This record gives sequence, structure tokens and C-alpha cells, in this order.
Amino acid sequence: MGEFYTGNKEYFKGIGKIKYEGPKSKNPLAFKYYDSKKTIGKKTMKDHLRFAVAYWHSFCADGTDPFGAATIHHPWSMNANNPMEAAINKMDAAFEFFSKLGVEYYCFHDRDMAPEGVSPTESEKNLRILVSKAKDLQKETGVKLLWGTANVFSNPRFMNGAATNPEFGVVALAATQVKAAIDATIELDGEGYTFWGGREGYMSLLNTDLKREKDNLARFLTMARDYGRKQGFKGPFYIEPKPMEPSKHQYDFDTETVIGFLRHYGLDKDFKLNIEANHAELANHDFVHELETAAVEGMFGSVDANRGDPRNGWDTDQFPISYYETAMAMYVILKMGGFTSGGLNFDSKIRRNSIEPADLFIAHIGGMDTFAVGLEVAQRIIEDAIIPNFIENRYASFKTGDGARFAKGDLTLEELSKIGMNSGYGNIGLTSGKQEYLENIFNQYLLGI
Ligand code: XLS
Ligand code: CA
Ligand code: CA
Repeated sequence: MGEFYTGNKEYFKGIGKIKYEGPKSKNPLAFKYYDSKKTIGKKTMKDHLRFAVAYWHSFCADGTDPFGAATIHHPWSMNANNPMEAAINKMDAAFEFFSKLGVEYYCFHDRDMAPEGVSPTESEKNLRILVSKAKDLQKETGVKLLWGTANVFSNPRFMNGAATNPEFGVVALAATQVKAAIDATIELDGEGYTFWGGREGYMSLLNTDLKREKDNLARFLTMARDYGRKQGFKGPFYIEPKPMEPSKHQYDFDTETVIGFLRHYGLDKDFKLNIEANHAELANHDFVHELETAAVEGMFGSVDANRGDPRNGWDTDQFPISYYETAMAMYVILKMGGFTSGGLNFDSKIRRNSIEPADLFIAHIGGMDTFAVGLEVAQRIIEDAIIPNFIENRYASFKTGDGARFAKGDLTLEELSKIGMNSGYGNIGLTSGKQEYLENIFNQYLLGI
């Protein structure tokens, strides 16, 4: 192929391969900080960041919101004679976009890629046709699949949930989709498979058997895990926490809840976390809190890169723009050795009034630049080691003497209490936490000083 892929028709006309032009460039269609080949530490930016484009937001979402109709009219859908033709055109547009932007990965739901048919058999057939086209385009462009998933929340049949639905028949229909989506992920060499429990939760406890629903969810995930492994899928399964919306309460509330759930049901060896920034915010957590919580438990998998709006409480899925947030995120990710199977998937959508085709590029360029800056800042923090050393030294009292015995689990409560008794009140523990000092240093790193 040439510099980028175009099918029978070029959808993003007038936009070529997006290039790195450096921080002084005013070209909206150029990278200012993301220089794919630049080495940071031991790896290139590209290998650190493992960017993915989300098929659903970028090629399916049309700006519809609860108060108004579509504003973004995709040429690949508008001029097609039927849903399958639209899906085929959409895939050409998607791979044109991936190859012009220069991302390594994409992510998809079954229904983003192929339309539902009149029966489960026809739906599977539709998906297989598009998967075979995707396989060819992946080969042609070198773009890879980060993860696949099944949309078992949009169709009205899932209004009461998928795996947690009170009707067994709906649970079985969710299984037909999940099985086919796992097959598609394997066929496309996907590196992971995601479960986001959109409607796996409840609206009211007056109609819900919470224990049964959680058991059913675990049973369903176990079956999916067993099927995937039987078919030779070696990658991680991801659970993506979200506290609410569309349900009032979702079972995968946040990282800590999901880890507890996975361990309780014996799924923690095969499942990891896919952490979304906006969902962290909805759970009243910082994004970095969710990342760190997963990382310290060895459960971190992948990231859905986006942001919410601090002034409202719903899932706005905006593109990341905060250097502070991406620097903190990349610091956690670098500290634990970087991504293994996961990556940074832009689960972000352009605003309803961003209606020019170029807006989709500009949004992704901004997100990629923001993470590139975050990566550079995080690398500085690690190389300089002031912050990591500060944290290490803060716990120095657990490294020697009785503190070390405590850390090893060698003390009883009686012994510990006696140590306290003997030491007296004195000045123990009155050491400054130095938060402001560390925040100031962090700001210096942000400006590259
Ligand atoms: C919705 C979720 C969804 C998952 C994939 O809020 O973010 O898009 O990432 O099903
Ligand atoms: Ca997401
Ligand atoms: Ca979201």
C-alpha cells in the first residue's frame, strides 16, 4: 500500500497522512508532540502508547442525544443501499482513517462492524462477512485489533440486562453474541476481549434478586472464559468498570469492586481491568486512583482514554486534554513496566456540533499529543526519581527493627502494643507529608524544566 489506505472511494478527501511537525506548528492536522519514532526510555512513543481508535464513537455515533436528532451525517452510511453495504463502506472509511492517523490498533463491538440480521444466524453471517474484510484490511494496512467486544446493551431485548437478565432466553441470546464476538476477536488476532456490563446492574431492588444476578454474571463470564481458552485465545479478558448509567447501579462499579468480584468467583487469573477515565470520574475517583488500584494488585490491563466534564455527572466521553491527568496516568503505567497486552483506546467522541470530517482527526491528534506529553513527563519523574524516592523513604521505618518484623507478619497485636507502650508519645509520626513540595516539583516536570 501507499502512505495510507483508501477503498473504492476516499472518504476523508484532502487529508493525507498525519505527520509530526513539532510544538511550534499551527497546522491543526499535524502532531505537535506525538513523534511515533522518538525514543522515551527504552521504547519508542508508538510502542509505549499503543493507541487504538474506537469504531463505535468514530464511525457509528452520529451526534444524537436525548434532546436532538443526528447532526453528523456519515457519507459511508448515507449513500448505501442497505445496512450491509453501509457496513462495508464504513469499514473502508475506518481503515482509511486508521492508516492516515497512523494508529496501531482499533477496538470494536460486533454491532458496530456488522448490522443485526433478522435472526441470530443471519447476524452471525453478517459479522463473519465483515470480519473477513477486516482481516484483509488489517493485513494490507498493518493495523491490529486491540480488543473486541459484544454490544449486549443497545437492543431493547437487553433492557433488563444481558448475563444478569431475569429471563433465561435473553441470557442465551447474549451468549450467541458473545460467542460470535470471541470468535471474531480470535479470527482477527485480537490481543484482548472486553466485557463492559452496560445493563448488568439494576434500576430498583424492588424487582431485583441481586445475589442471583451476580452469580449469573460470574457463571456467564466463566463460560466465556472457558470457551475462549478452548478456542485457543491466549489474551486477557477485560472487565471495564462503570458505576452507573445506563443502570442506577452497575455490578462492575469500580476497580476495587471488580477485583473483589473476580477473586470471589475465581476469575482473577484470566480477567484484568480495562479502566476508563470518564467512568473513574463517575465513581467519584480520580482516573489515576483506578489505575494505581489495578496496578498494585497485578490486575491492570488496558485503558479507555477519554475524560468527563467535572461539572456534570454523566459519561460525556470527551477526548483527553489534561497534561496533568495523562502525566499521572503514564507515571503509573511506566512504574509498573508499561503496557503488555493493553493500550490507550480512545473511547472518546467528538461533540455533537463538531460536524466536519476533519474534526475527527483533530480530536484524535489532540488526544495523542496529550498522552505523548504525559509520557515524557512521566519518564522525567521516573528518571529524576525525586518523587519515587520520597515515597520509598516515607516508609523507611518498616525496613528495619520492629517495623521490619511487623512487615513480615512476625508480630502479634500484644507485641505491637508493647512496642507502642515502650516508645511513648514523643514525636513519633510527626514527619511532613510535603504534598505542596511534591506538587510544585510535578509542575516543574510538566513544563520540562
Ligand atoms: C460505555 C462504555 C463502552 C465500552 C465498550 O460507557 O465505555 O463503550 O467501552 O462496550
Ligand atoms: Ca469505555
Ligand atoms: Ca464511557
